[in-house]
Amino acid sequence: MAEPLTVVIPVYNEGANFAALWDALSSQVRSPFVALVVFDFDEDDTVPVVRDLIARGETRLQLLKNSVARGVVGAIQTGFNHLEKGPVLVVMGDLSDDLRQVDRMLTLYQQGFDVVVGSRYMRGGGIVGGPWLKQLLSRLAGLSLHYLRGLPTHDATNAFKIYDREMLRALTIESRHGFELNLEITVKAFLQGYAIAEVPSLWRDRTAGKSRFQVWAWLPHYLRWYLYAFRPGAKISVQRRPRAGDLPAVR
Ligand SMILES: Nc1nc2c(ncn2[C@@H]2O[C@H](COP(=O)(O)OP(=O)(O)O)[C@@H](O)[C@H]2O)c(=O)[nH]1
Ligand SMILES: [Mg+2]
Repeated sequence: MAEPLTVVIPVYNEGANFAALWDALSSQVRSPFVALVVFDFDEDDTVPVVRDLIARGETRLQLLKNSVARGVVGAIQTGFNHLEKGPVLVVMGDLSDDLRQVDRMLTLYQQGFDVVVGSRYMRGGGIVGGPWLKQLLSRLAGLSLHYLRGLPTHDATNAFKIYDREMLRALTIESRHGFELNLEITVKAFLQGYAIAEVPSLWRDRTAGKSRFQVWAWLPHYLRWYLYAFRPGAKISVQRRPRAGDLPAVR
């Protein structure tokens, strides 16, 4: 039987968003899944909201305390460490990801893709709101990696992706700071020949709570993985054969 989907949701005071996020996940994702909500500190205001849902009988929800290192990278890795194999989807806790795409993303995973990207910069995808500089930089990075370097996605930096757990274990993740983790994994997966696909996805900026994204502080770390993709001598091994079925048309 296919491994069920594990959804990893890093949270930092998403108490005002979590109930609506859970409604959206429950109503928009048809495939079976379990969700791991990863928080950093006991006073986080998301924790009581999740406990309440669990107390009301939500068996698909689990709360995990970040056991790697405080911050979003450690939280995501805590989630990764919780499963042995199968597909793992990273979803933001602030309702910014397009959950209507999850079933479609999972179908591509089951067809053998190791990374399935929710893509803001391909036809049909988009961004609503958010800081213009962050958007400009991520768009430039995504499009140049696609058109100049040949990555099979237009959006290497988006966090909203399905990964194969065994691939993650094989890659050795080095990011320690912030969301540059998404770029690192995608670039390494590409250079090592894992199969990558994308589906269009609409990203919306949060309407409640506060972003903790640090453009200037994280930029050098993003740059590291961006340049890693272009470094001289970097070879792309042949894309792996999908695990099952044929290569579907992704657009
Ligand atoms: N556990 C944990 N989650 C975080 C941390 N910083 C951000 N997050 C979560 O990561 C997701 C995206 O964060 P956000 O700050 O909105 O970044 P943005 O969407 O790129 O502006 C949200 O679910 C946040 O709650 C952190 O330090 N620890
Ligand atoms: Mg956000």
